[in-house]
Amino acid sequence: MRALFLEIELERAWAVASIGPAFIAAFIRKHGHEAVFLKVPFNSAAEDIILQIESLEPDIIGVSLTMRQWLRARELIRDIRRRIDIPVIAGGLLPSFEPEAVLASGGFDMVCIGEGERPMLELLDRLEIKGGIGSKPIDNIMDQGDPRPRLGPVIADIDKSPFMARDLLNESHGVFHMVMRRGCPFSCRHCAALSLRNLYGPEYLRRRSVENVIAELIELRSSRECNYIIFLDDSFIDDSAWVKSFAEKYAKHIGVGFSVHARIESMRPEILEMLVEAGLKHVVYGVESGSERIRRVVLNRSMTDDRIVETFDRSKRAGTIVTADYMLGIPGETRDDIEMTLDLNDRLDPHDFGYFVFYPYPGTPLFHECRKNGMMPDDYMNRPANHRETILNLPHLSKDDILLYYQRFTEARIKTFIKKYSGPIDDDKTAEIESMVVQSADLG
Ligand code: B12
Repeated sequence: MRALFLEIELERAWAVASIGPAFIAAFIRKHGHEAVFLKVPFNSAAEDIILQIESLEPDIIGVSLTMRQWLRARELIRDIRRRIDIPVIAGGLLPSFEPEAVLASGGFDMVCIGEGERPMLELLDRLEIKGGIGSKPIDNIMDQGDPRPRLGPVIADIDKSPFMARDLLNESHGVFHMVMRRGCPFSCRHCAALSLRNLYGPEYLRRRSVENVIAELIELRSSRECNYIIFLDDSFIDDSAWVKSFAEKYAKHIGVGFSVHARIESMRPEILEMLVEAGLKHVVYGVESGSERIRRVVLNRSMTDDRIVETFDRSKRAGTIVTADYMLGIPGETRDDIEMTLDLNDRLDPHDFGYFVFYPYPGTPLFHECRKNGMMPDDYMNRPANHRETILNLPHLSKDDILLYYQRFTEARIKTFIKKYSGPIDDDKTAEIESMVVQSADLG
């Protein structure tokens, strides 16, 4: 059977496509099926996409969906289904936590809840052998009108899974992306990683062995030009024995520069030193808010301001580029809290920063809280999740407040960029910087 995975791009295309399908494609290929990939660029006409799909002759179409991709995907799949009669299955975070709404939207025949490798294989096997799905349910897969399905076990030993199918990742310039674990051990109340752990229980949390990760990288380096590695995991540096072994082997066998996402609390001095030694060039810290109250009470993040400042200083002194990520429009936040975030950013003086208007993702504790206390509109599945304007009715912040503060972050970022130029800056240069900052506001 041939599965076609569609990558729904938005006005901002990230350096890598959805990761889930790349794992699923490798898995089903190993078991004898075919996987093909089609990128759906922003603004592409449905008509063109339909022609391309027809020429690829798939037996099934798979789409990975986050909240942000949802509205565009919904329209496109409806258009496709008006013309082509091929089953469509959606998977990923949104279908896992809003399966009924995805199925009710028209166009999607099935959704996959949670991990997709085994359910997708079972589905393709049945389509091939029996010519249809049959009446016996498939674990994790929910059909139109079905109740939520039973979840099969997760893949216990992820070292046994094949490496990601990189032809589905849309990578370029010798920059490669890696995922080294499934799940995240921390419990931030806004993060979908917590929802996945809650869906399955603690067994969802798995880590690849250092040997397995290095083997994938060695294979990559031996077959292509490899200039830089981006480790995508939410955070992988919490286990110092693992990091020590990884850093030693990475330096010995791979050696190219790399970047990581890290938690402030986990970046202890000795960990930073080991990573820098191995080639760390860039670290992204999720600071989220400059208000300790918001971080602790609303987001369940316990780091102190001092700890954040110290970690930023140390990382910069170690020679890495440091990026901070912030959110604004968090439930319970006041204008003073957002001012504190802007002040903290001044103190941290990162090389760059990302700023996102808070969106409560289905499945997260904060989503349930926003629904319960009436902050979330009932028609949220029909509204965009663009991280530039708020979807919430917040008690202390109006929608205009959020727009103004978003603008303040944009101005602060323009200043950061201007500072990078050593010579005098004329009006033309300033205008160029402004447009660059506005266009790249979503750092992803
Ligand atoms: C790597 C990553 C990225 C990468 C790749 C994104 C991707 N969708 O794969 C990049 C850098 C592009 C990225 C960008 C962004 N990201 Co991001 N990212 C992650 C991160 C840290 C890890 C994902 C990962 O490694 N997955 C590993 C694979 C194996 O798991 P998986 O993706 O869940 O896939 C499995 C199943 O879901 C299922 N499945 C997935 N797709 C499909 C499709 C089919 C057909 C089937 C059958 C099954 C299936 O099977 C897969 C294999 O088991 C997650 C946090 C997390 N822990 O999930 C956030 C996360 C996915 N990102 C998030 C966000 C918000 C963003 C950005 C909006 C950030 C920004 N403001 O710019 C953008 C938006 C991207 C987009 N396209 O919409 C949110 C999404 C929340 C939501 N519910 O919508 C998450 C959950 C983090 C969070 N804050 O909670 N991100």
